[in-house]
Amino acid sequence: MTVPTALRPDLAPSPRANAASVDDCRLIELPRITDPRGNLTFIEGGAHLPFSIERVYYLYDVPGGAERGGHAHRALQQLLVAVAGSFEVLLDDGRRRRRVRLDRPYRGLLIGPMIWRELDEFSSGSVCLVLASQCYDEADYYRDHAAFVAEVL
Ligand code: T46
Repeated sequence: MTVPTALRPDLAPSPRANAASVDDCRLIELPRITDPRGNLTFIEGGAHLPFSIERVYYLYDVPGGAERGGHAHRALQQLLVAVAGSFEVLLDDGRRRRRVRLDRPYRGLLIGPMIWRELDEFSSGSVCLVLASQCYDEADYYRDHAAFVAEVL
């Protein structure tokens, strides 16, 4: 049986989350082991991220002009990395918006709860790797921007 979102305390926005700001979304420099054979970057939950990694997914074969995202999360934290190519992320906390370009495989964008995000300007062959703090849960999403803004303002 599916429990309604309103009855799930784990999905209730925290008082802190209500005050989420686009300025809290930060770029993280990841370790780089350079080598004539090719470079290597690694990510460890807890060490490089403020959460343990529960899920990994990636966006690839994104056609030119396509847009992904267009939602916010109630509780999910994520790190986005352009492991190949580049793309841009629009961040929106309901009051202010900010755009971040990701174009290095050793730099990640940390996005916390209650931040609306839209991804666009994908370069040909780009891959967006995402490390997430929780498994997929559709009830964690705001997919309607007006509903998201009503929640945060
Ligand atoms: C985000 C951006 C960067 C799953 O079944 N499991 C998963 O882990 C995910 C992420 C998605 N799905 C299903 C749900 C939909 O039926 O895959 C379909 C496409 O998902 P969505 O439209 O949410 O994909 P994006 O690229 O717009 O957004 C995703 C994440 O959902 C989101 O959290 O920040 O990538």
